[in-house]
Amino acid sequence: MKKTVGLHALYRSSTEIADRELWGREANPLTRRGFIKGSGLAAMCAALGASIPFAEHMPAGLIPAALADDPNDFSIPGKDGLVVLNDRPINAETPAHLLDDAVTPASRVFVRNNGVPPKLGPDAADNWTLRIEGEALDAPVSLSLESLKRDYRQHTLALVIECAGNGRAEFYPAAKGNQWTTGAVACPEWTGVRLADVLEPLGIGDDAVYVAYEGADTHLTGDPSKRPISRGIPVAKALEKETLLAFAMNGEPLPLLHGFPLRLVAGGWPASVSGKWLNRLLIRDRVHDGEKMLGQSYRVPCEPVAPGADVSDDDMCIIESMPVKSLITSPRSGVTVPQSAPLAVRGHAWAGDFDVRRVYTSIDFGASWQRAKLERPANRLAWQRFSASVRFPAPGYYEVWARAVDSNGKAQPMLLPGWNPRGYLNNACHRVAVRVMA
Ligand SMILES: Nc1nc2c(c(=O)[nH]1)N[C@H]1C(S)=C(S)[C@@H](COP(=O)(O)O)O[C@H]1N2
Ligand SMILES: [Mo]
Repeated sequence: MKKTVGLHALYRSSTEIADRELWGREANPLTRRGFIKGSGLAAMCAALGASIPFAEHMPAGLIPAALADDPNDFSIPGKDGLVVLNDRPINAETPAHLLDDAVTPASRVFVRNNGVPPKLGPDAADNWTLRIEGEALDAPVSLSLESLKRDYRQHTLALVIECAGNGRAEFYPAAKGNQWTTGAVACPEWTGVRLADVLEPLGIGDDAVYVAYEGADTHLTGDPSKRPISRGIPVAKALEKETLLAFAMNGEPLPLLHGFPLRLVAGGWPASVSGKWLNRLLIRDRVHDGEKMLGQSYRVPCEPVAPGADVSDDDMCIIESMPVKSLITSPRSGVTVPQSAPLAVRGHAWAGDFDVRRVYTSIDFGASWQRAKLERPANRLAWQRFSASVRFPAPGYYEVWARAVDSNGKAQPMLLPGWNPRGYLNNACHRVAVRVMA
C-alpha cells in the first residue's frame, strides 16, 4: 500500500467504509475496538509488512501510524527537513523526529505566516522603533530597539510556541486552514526584555484589559488598509515574568521568518499571540478586536458541540492556555528494531500555562500504560523531556503512544479531542510506528 493523501481522504469521508474497504474491519459499536480479523487483518499486516500482536486492541477507524504521510523534500533557506504546507504565505512544519533537541534550533522551528513578511535587511534592527499606545495609556511612547536592549534587564528563557491549529489534519469533518500534522510546535531559547518591565513604568491605567500587537507584515492582497493579523493577550498574561519582547533566538538575532528584529513571545498560548515584526503595542481598555480576534478565529465552542455542527460566533470563546500535549521525537515513526534489545523512547511534553506531571507510554493501542521518566522544565513554559525504555513481547507491528497529564490532572485524549469548526487544539496522543524483528 502506498502512503497517499488518498488514504486520509478515504478515512475522512467515512471511517467505517474505509475500514471495511481497506481491511474488512468492522467496528464493535460497544467498544469502538476494531475487531480486525481474517482477511482484513491479513491485508493490514501485508500493508504494514508485519503481524500486529495487539491487533485486538486497535481502535476502529485508526489509520496505522506507519501509513501516515511521509515528509516530502523541499527547501526554505535556513530550514532543514521541514514540510511546506503552503508557499503563499510560507508555512512549514517540522517532522517529529527532527524536534528531538531540548532547545529547538532555528533551522527546525516551524513557520506560520498569515501575510507577507516584510523585506528587511540586517540594519533594520538599528532604527527599529516600538510604538506603545492605546485607550488605557495616557500618552503614546516610542522606544527604539536599541534602548530596549540597553535600558532593561535581558532574560533568556526556553518558551514553547505552538500554533493553535497544530494537529488540524486529523479532524473530521475536516477544517479549513493549514493541514498541520504534529510539527507546528517548537521550544527555542528566546532572549529579550520582560514586557512587564517595559509597561509598568508607563503607568498602565486600571482600565487596561488587553495588550495587543501589530507587526510590519502586509496583507496577502497587498491592500495597505488591511492587516494580516493583530492579536493580543489579557493584561495578566502580558505582565507575567515569562512574557518577553524578544530580539534573539538561540543567541542569534531573530531570523527574518521568525519576526526579526523584534517579536512578542507569550509561551503556552496559541503562538498567534506572539506577534512577529513587532512595531506597535496597544494597551486596550477592552478585549482586543483586531484581525483574527473576532468571529471564529482562534476560538473554540464554549461548550462541546457535535462534529460538523454550525456554531454561532456568540458561542465561540477565545483560546487561552494551550492543552497538555506530548511528542515522541525518537524513534522516528516507521523504524525497524530488533526484539532482543529494549527500545529507548523519548520526546517532549508541555501543558500551556501549566506543568506536565506525568507521561505514560503504551505499545498496545492504549490498553495499558507504563510511566515514563519525566524531567523538570528548564523554566516555566518550557517543554519537558520524557524518556522510557520499551520491550516488545513478540515480533510484529506496534505503535508507541505517549500520553501526558498536566498539573491539573488533565490528560491527553487518546485519539481526538472534541471537534471544533476551525480544527484547533488537537492534543491527541502522538503515535509512532515500530516494526519489531525477531
Ligand atoms: N506579525 C505577525 N505575527 C505572527 C503571525 C503573522 O502572520 N504575522 N503569525 C502568528 C501565528 S498564527 C503563529 S503560529 C506564530 C508562528 O511563529 P513562527 O513562524 O516564528 O513559528 O506567529 C504568530 N505571529
Ligand atoms: Mo498559528
